[in-house]
Amino acid sequence: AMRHHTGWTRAWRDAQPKKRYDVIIVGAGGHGLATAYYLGKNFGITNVAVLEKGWLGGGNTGRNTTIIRSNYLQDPSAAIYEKSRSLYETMSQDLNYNVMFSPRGVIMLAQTEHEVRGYKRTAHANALQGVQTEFIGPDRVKQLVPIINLDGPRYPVLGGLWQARGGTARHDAVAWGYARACSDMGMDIIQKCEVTGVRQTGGKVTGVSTTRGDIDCDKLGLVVAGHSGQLADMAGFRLPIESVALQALVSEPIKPCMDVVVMANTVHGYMSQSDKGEMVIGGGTDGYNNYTQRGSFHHVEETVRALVETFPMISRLKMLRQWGGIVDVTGDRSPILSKTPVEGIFINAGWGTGGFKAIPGSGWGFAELMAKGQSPLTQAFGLERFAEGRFIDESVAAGVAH
Ligand code: FAD
Ligand code: PYC
Repeated sequence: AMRHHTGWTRAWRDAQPKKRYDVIIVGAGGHGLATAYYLGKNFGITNVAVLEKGWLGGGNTGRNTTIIRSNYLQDPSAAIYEKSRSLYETMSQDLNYNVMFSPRGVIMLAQTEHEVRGYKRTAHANALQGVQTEFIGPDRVKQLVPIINLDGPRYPVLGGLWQARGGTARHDAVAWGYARACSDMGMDIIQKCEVTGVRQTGGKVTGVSTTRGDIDCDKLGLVVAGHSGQLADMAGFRLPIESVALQALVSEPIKPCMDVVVMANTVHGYMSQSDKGEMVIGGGTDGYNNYTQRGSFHHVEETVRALVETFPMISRLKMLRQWGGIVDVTGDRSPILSKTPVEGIFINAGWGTGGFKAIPGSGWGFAELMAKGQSPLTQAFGLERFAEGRFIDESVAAGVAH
């Protein structure tokens, strides 16, 4: 009975804003919290506030389908995504919080000759980068996913890019685990505190205005995913980012039927089975910019159609819930981890549809960038790459959702 559920200690303090902090992070999603955590853990910077307009983890971090993989093409991407994946391996121990990392394996299906070539190329690049992936044939795909229909009415399954140590983790727990660790280090996590303005003098940041008053800081990290354009506007610069809705849905729970994650990028759907038995499903982003957290109806239809043709048995399932998040998409499908035109302001954005997997690696690199002014992990992801035409094209790896 619920009467036993008393006397729980708060995982993190409900802090009141102080007048000043060394560092303010805007956004208590996974990336903001991981940044704060590594500022404290790796650099001893703990006079830090994380400001959140809603509730902690209520943005994309609590809305995503939790796929973790590092099968990207370009060297800087492989470095940060593989660092991230490897940090997931020990995250539960590091935070002493069970984030339920489940390296069950991820397959990206190849359903056209073009995809076969693309994924073979990625597997070769990954071999050179020290990322363990392999291209597998249709028989192995069927062995790993007995419920799959290899023949597909539109596109046959010709093989797939397999990452055996990819998988999933419990999204809320990632946010909660970091939040508890940050609070334990003395940092203030302040919910229901919306940043409404960025204050600066002589081209240098001095603080923020919020719905709970002005707060001063030496350094400011903007880590707000789909709201990055709004925060950049407050700070007086523009970003090459579009905000669009990406949605997901879950079915009623059923007995275990698929113990790997499958992404079918040509037909535009992906699926995994949660520990509760629900099939966790998603597809592509909306085709127009918007700030809704629902997503358009025709995408549900397109996604379900894609998955029914890939896994015919799911045609009998009822769908229970549907929701959306606002994702921040860049032209080259790579993130921005960068200094900005305003001294003391740093931006971590542009993870688009694929940043859950990147939370610990991004936090590690961005904390280093904020603390030291540079980081080998973030160096290639500066804002200047768009002016210089030095793109980090990850459109194949972004896959289904972009
Ligand atoms: P968020 O978690 O969105 O946090 C940003 C926070 O900033 C929010 O809590 C917001 O309230 C706050 N904020 C905004 N404006 C202000 C303000 N003015 N003042 C204060 N706070 C503010 N990635 C994967 O790797 N694998 C997946 O399978 C995957 N699936 C996805 C499925 C869906 C449906 C969606 C929507 C996304 C998916 N993603 C996936 C992408 C992933 O969720 C995001 O890239 C990642 O969660 C971004 O984390 P974040 O911390 O940057 O942003
Ligand atoms: O980045 O792996 C991913 C992903 C899958 C669905 C949405 N994002």
